[in-house]
Amino acid sequence: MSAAPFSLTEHGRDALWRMAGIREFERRMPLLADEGLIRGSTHPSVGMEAVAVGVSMHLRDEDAIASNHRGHAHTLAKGADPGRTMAEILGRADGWCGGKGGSMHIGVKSLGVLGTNGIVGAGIGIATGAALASKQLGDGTVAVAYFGDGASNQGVLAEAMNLAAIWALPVVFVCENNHYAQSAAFEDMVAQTDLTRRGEAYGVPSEAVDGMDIEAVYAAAGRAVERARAGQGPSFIVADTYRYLGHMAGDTEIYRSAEEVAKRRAGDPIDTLAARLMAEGLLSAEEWSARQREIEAEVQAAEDFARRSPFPEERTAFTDVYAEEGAAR
Ligand SMILES: Cc1ncc(C[n+]2csc(CCOP(=O)(O)OP(=O)(O)O)c2C)c(N)n1
Repeated sequence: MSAAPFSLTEHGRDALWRMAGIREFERRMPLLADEGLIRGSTHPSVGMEAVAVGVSMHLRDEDAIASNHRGHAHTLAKGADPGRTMAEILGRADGWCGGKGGSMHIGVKSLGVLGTNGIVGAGIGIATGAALASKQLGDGTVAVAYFGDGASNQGVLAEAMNLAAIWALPVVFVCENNHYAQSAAFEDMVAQTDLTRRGEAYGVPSEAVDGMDIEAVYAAAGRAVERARAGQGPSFIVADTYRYLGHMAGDTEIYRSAEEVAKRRAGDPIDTLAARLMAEGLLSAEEWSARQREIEAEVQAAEDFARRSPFPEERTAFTDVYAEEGAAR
């Protein structure tokens, strides 16, 4: 499979704006949590933007994604409006689920977002089920499962990969290896650190990529999505990435050093792409800082919208909670 490579001219600026938008959105999460505006925990993916964006650039609205607890970036990259997404995180009526889902249960049916998910590994089975539905319906859609290195040790991955392989399901398994499962270092949790070997053991074409490099993620995701659309079954992408902030708001981060974080920040996906565009004369420093200010204003508008949105009314407590008898699926 040789899907079209990332073109700086064609895709560079769009990818940069998208990553910067997610960064700005996620940067605000700990601040909103500190203000007491977020009930329960929230897990920002600052630093990991290239994975969600590089994958989503190949997806259509009708394609499905199943995400995890760190799922705002996946949701936004799939095209979800930031205001409604922020409203959901703040538990407000204008959120995608009327404010009843929150950070870890954001579902956007019209965009195939089958939910962020607080159960580590659960999205893997959900995406594989969506891929089975796609195959049975013959609708040509693709499903993506996003999960972390910690989730890769859940049994569901083995089951899902095997079924996806024998049934040639159009699913792309995307492991965001950010090197920690909460406080547990990846290297302490597995003896075989090359996760692609797991995919290969199930007959799933598997590729390791630098998840801080949008060009590499885009290329690998292009091959995987093309394979799925062509009826050639699942793929596994292992993206090496890093979260700059704590596991969740309030994390004291005693399990890693400030030097380690600084070292990984030096390979920042946004700075790297901006520098590449500037080196090619496709972006000026002035334009980039103006665009960053615009993005900040756009995300501020999303935050203002969410803050203004009311809490759901008590009488709607059971609305959308149970399927209505006879309702169309
Ligand atoms: C089944 C299950 N076990 C444990 C937890 C508690 N938990 C929440 S996030 C997390 C770490 C997940 O790590 P990883 O999959 O690598 O994702 P990351 O947080 O690094 O993005 C754990 C253990 C959970 N939510 N669900």
